[in-house]
Amino acid sequence: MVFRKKCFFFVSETLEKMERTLVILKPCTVQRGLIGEIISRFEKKGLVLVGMKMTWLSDETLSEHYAHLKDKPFFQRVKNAMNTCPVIVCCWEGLEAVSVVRTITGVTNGRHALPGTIRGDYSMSVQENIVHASDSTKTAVIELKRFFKEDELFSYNPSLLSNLYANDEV
Ligand code: FUP
Repeated sequence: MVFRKKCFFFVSETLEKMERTLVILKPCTVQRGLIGEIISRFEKKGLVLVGMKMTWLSDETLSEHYAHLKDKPFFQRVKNAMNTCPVIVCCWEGLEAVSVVRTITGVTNGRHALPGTIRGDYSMSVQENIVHASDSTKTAVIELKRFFKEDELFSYNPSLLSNLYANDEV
């Protein structure tokens, strides 16, 4: 009984230190049959998947999501490209997950992204650049609320936690 209680506290304290971030696998990724490969990159890094669904994004949602680009000439083009087919939205969890995911993703323009990054390995384009990833912890909170209901995100203790982190990290 005491052991179970200790485990419970360990789990909740650990989860409190974890960050969550949003990744969208864009229509180009779905159409090119790269869903499994891209999900696998995040899994292999040690990030934990805590939410995932397929959804067809509306122009309204995309206007909100890309509001920071509303004065750019490519605003409508980017929104149109994002609703040509369904996308996969994912929530990844880990220590410093937001910056880790951005690093794995690479810079916006796939032609300039470094080899080894997702965009560097799979994209030749600024727009058709495989994934969207939240750019800050503040944005991640807003974006996760935009794409997931509370009960679509799960909290669980990954069984390999001690193989992913030192015990003074988590
Ligand atoms: P990122 O955070 O790397 O996804 O990039 P932004 O939020 O700046 O841009 C969002 C999307 O707009 C990019 F994924 C692709 C598109 N875009 C263009 O098409 N042209 C540009 O010059 C910049 C961005």
